[in-house]
Amino acid sequence: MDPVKLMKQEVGQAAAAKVTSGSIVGLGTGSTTAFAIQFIGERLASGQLTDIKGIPTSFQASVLAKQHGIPLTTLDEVDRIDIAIDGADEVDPQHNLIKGGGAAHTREKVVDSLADQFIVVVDNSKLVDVLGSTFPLPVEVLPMAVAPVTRALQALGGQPELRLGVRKDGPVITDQGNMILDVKFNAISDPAALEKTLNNIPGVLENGLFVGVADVVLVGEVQGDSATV
Ligand code: ABF
Repeated sequence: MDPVKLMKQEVGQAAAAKVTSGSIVGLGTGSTTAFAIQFIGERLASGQLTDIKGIPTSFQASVLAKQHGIPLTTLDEVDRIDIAIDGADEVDPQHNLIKGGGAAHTREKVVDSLADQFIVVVDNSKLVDVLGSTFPLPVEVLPMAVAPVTRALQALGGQPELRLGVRKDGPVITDQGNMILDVKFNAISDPAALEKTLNNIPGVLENGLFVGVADVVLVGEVQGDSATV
């Protein structure tokens, strides 16, 4: 197996092992979390885990959860999330994150922030000294406000680009029906301040800065043809 895929599998399995019976589990988006969802399903099927319910952070996560036999619930039906497992695009030394490469950061931030324990699953390529070094910051925007928000982001020193779909025949549309601006900032020295500034721009729904939200970061490393966590 491809060593990167093996590493993601190891990290996903390590996160899934932290889920206990009777838990409400936030289910994130992305290829690493997909392994965690798979392993949670396997633990359920084997009887190792019982009586858990998942809260998906995206349509993709809900499809995967159903595929692996994880019963789903909603925030209207429960008053807590015991553990959330989700990926990230960048992780800084303070465990602040850039998320949103999967265009799901708005719902992810709701679920991940509510969780008693938010576990981030990444491979070591996601570790950075300063956020913004390698990955543009995703910002979810109301379609009717893309132009003024673009100008506001430029005024902040960002270089925003509208995220286009795989076929490049139109913009990516989020589960909420909005669009994504990917904003290149050279280096985000104060992520807490920038997160607040961005969310105060009229027309911005949510940005991909997750500051002080992560409780545990599980990092997979490839060592030869094996992987460790
Ligand atoms: C999602 O996971 C996104 O926020 C983030 O972009 C993505 C990372 O996915 P992968 O594990 O495939 O790198 O939560």
